[in-house]
Amino acid sequence: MNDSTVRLTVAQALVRFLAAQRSERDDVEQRLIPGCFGALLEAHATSSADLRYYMARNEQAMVHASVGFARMRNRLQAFACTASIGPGSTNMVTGAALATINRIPVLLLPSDFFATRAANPVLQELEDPRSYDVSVNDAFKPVSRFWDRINRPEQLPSALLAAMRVLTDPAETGAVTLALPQDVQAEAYDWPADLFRVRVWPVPRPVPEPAALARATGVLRSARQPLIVAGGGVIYSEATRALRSLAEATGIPVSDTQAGKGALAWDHPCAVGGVGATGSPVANALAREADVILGIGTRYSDFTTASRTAFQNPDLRFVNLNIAAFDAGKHAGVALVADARAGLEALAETMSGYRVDDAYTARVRELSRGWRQVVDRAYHLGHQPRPAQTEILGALNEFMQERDVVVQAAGSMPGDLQMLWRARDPKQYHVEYGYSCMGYEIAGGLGAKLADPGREVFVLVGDGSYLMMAQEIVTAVAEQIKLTIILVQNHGFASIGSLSQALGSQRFGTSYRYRNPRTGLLDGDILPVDLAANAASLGADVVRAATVAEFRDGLGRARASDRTTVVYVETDPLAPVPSSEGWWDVPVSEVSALDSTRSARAAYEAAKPIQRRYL
Ligand SMILES: Cc1ncc(C[n+]2csc(CCOP(=O)(O)OP(=O)(O)O)c2C)c(N)n1
Ligand SMILES: [Mg+2]
Repeated sequence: MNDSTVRLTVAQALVRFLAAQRSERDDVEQRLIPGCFGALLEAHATSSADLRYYMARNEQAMVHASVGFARMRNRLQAFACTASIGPGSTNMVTGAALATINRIPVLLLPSDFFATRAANPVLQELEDPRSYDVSVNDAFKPVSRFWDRINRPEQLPSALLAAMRVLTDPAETGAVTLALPQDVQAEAYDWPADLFRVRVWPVPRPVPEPAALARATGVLRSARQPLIVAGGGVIYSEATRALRSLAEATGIPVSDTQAGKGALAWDHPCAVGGVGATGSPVANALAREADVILGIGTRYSDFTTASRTAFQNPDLRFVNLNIAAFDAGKHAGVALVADARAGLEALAETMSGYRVDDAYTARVRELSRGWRQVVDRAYHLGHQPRPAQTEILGALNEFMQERDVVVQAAGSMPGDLQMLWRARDPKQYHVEYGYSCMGYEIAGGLGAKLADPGREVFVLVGDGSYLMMAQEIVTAVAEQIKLTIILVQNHGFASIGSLSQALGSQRFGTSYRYRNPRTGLLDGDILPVDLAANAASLGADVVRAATVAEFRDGLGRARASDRTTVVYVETDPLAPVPSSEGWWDVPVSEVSALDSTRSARAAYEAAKPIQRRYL
C-alpha cells in the first residue's frame, strides 16, 4: 500500500498505467501492451512511460496491424490505438469489428468531444438533437467487448482495470474501447501511486468441469466415425501438441477452419484439411458421415459448417471444447467449457484405450491420397497465357519455409488457400476470415512481422484489396519492417465474379474496366492502372512476374532483400479451381427475368432442403 499520489494528466496516467501492465501464461510473463499506434500519446510515449509508438497511415489499418500482432502473439499481448475525434476515430470502427469477430484483443482509445461542452459543437462533433450525450464513438459499442467514456478523471482507474480484464480473458476478448473527451485527456489529477504499480494479468487455462468431461467422454467413446474440427482456439491456446497426441492416440481425423489451419501439420496421417464451404473434399466426405463432431476452439461459422449442410448424419452429436460458453453451446452440443489445451489433456486421459476402427483409418488414408494428387495438379496446372491463381499459391507454398507466415483476408484467395494450402507450422497460415476484410492484408502483415521479426512474412493481396488499403507500405518502409507483398492482379473481383456467375448474375459489375458507351456497362477495355508502379511510388522494391518461373525468381529476390518488396503477378481469374464439394447459402432472387438467375434459383431451391438445424 502506497499512500502517495502522482499528478499527471489523464492521457499521461493512461500511458503510464499501460506501460506497467503484464500478462502471464505458463509462467511466461511479458508486457501486455508493448506499443501503441496513433499520434496523441507520442510526447508521453517517447519519454518516461516507455510505450513504443508507431505511426500508421490510416486508422483502420492501425487496428488491423494491431490485430495481426496480437494474433501472432496468441492473444498474450495487444496494441493500443489512439485516434483523433471524429473521422480518425470512426475509421477504427471496422477494425474494432474485425478484432471482436475474430476474438483478438486490441485497446482502442478514440478521442471524444469536450466533456465540458464549453464550445460545442466542436469540429467533427456529431450533433444529435435528442441528446448532447451522443457521439460518433457510440458506434463502437456493438463492436467492442468493453466500452466506456471517461468523462471525469476519477472514472479512469476502474475503466482501465475492466479493460485489462477483458483484453486478457480469452473467453471475452476482442476490441476494448475507452473514449477520451479531448478536454479530459488534458486535465491533471492526483492519482494514487498504486494505480501505476506493475500488474500481472494471468491468462487463464480453465480446466473442464468433471461432470462435463464425463458427458463429453461418453459421447466421444460411442463414436464410430468421429471427426475433429480444429479452430483458432487450438492455436491461440498453444494446444497443437495436445491435439496431435489425442489424434494419434485415438486415430480421430482432424479437419481445420480458416483460423485453425496449421493446428496439425498438413501431412500428418490424421490431417484431412479444411472443412466446409471451401474445405477439402476429404474433410467434407468425412464430415457428411461423421456421427460425432469434436469441435475445438471453433465458432462454427457458416463457411465451417457449409451453411449447416456439412454434417448430415441423422444421429450426429456435437462435443464442443471451447473456452467461451457461448461457442461451447452451439449446435446443441455437449459443452466442454475449458481452455483448449487443458481440455485436450483431460480428454487424452478419459479417452485412453479408445481407437477408431481400422476400416475408418483406411478410408481416411485413401481419401487423402487421392486429394494430394488433385492439389499437386492445381499447384502445377501450366495454365496459359497467364498463370492460374492456384499455381501462384502452389509456388509460394513450395517456396515458403516452415516458420514463414502467409497473410490474407479477402477475395478468391481465402477459399483457394483453405482448400489447397499445406501448412506446416501453427503460425504459418494467417488468414483473417472472421470479417474477411479487404484491406487487412498489408496492415495485418505489418503487425504479424512486428510480432515476430524473425519470420519472413508473405502478404497475398488481390488488386481489389490493394486498391482499398495499400498505404501501410509506407509504414513498412518508414519502420524498415520488411514485408514481401504478392500482388495478385486479375483486374477485378475474381471471387465475387465467380459467385455472381454461379448465382446466375453473370459476373455483373465485378471487373475493373472502362464504362463502355455501346453497352452502358463497365465492360469496356482494361483500365490503364499500373499497381506495380503504384507500389514502387510508395517506396517498395517491385518485381514484375509474368510466368510462374518469374514469380519463383521474384520470391527468391524478395527473400534475399532486407527491403519491403512487392512481387506483382497477373493471373487468369477464370482458371479452374478444384471443387470443395461444399455449399454456401447465398439466396438467389425468387423471381427474375433472366434465364441464368431462374436456373440458379432452381439449383438453390434444390440445395436448401439439405440444410440442417442441429437441434
Ligand atoms: C472491406 C470489404 N468490402 C467488400 C468486401 C466484399 N468482397 C469480398 S471479396 C471482394 C473482391 C476482392 O477483390 P480482390 O482483392 O481483387 O480479390 P479477387 O476476388 O480478385 O481474388 C469483395 C468486394 C469485403 N470482403 N471487404
Ligand atoms: Mg482481383
